[in-house]
Amino acid sequence: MQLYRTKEGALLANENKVFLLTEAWDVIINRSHLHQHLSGLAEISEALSFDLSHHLLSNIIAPIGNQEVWAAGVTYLRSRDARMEESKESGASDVYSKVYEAERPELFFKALPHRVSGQCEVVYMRKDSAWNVPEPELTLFINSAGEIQAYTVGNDMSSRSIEGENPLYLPQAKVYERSCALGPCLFVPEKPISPETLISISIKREHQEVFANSIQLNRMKRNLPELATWLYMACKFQYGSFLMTGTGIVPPNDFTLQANDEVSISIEGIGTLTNTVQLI
Ligand code: DO4
Ligand code: MG
Repeated sequence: MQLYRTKEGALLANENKVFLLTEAWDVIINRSHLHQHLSGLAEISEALSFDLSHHLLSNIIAPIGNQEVWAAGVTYLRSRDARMEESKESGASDVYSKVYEAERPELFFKALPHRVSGQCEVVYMRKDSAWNVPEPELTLFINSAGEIQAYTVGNDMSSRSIEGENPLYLPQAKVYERSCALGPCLFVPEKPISPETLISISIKREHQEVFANSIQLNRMKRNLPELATWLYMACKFQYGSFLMTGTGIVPPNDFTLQANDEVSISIEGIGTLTNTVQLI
């Protein structure tokens, strides 16, 4: 089932029926057994009678309330290799091969809710960066008890020129206004997401596709509960948290985003998150 956050409240889509939920977003999502809870609500609630896709067009917002967004890095071989290459001149290539092999994953703070874009909103690239890419990432919603309850699509917008210059610049390469997009909904399955799940990206410039690729989740070196455990090892999250799980797709080195590019990221079971790129 899918949970959409809209201007009017949370909408639950289950087996072609739509339900409006009355509780606050943070209360709805921060539960154990979220799938079971939502199934129970769908059984006792009256379904709405409107076309969900039409309604969402003008009402959907990012599926985040008061949660922090964190991100894991260098969880796929492709990310390790791209980072080793971009940081060759700085002499920091080793940092990335070491973290790929290490027991402790790379985890970094990505965004507060006000810096997160939702479906069809703008994402920014920095004007002091010459080389910018989107990163398509399965994103976990983890409740305050540290249990993975839902999934969404994430775009970890990244400045490769800033990150490549010096690894200590990582926060500037990653954290700025609307450098993070989440959506279109929270996917709340009965069982954990399948390792065969496909993550795809398409980038369009003036309606022409300029880059596309896809990867299966099972190419990730780490597993999802392991990432959640590391994040919660020494941090408490009153409302739960979002954790982006790293990218397995990095465009070739001669590719950089341009203003007005349209980035669409799809994950099976969840949907497609589309955002337009602007300069900040
Ligand atoms: O180490 C830099 C960031 C890595 C990252 O964001 C990723 O692998 O997705
Ligand atoms: Mg990333």
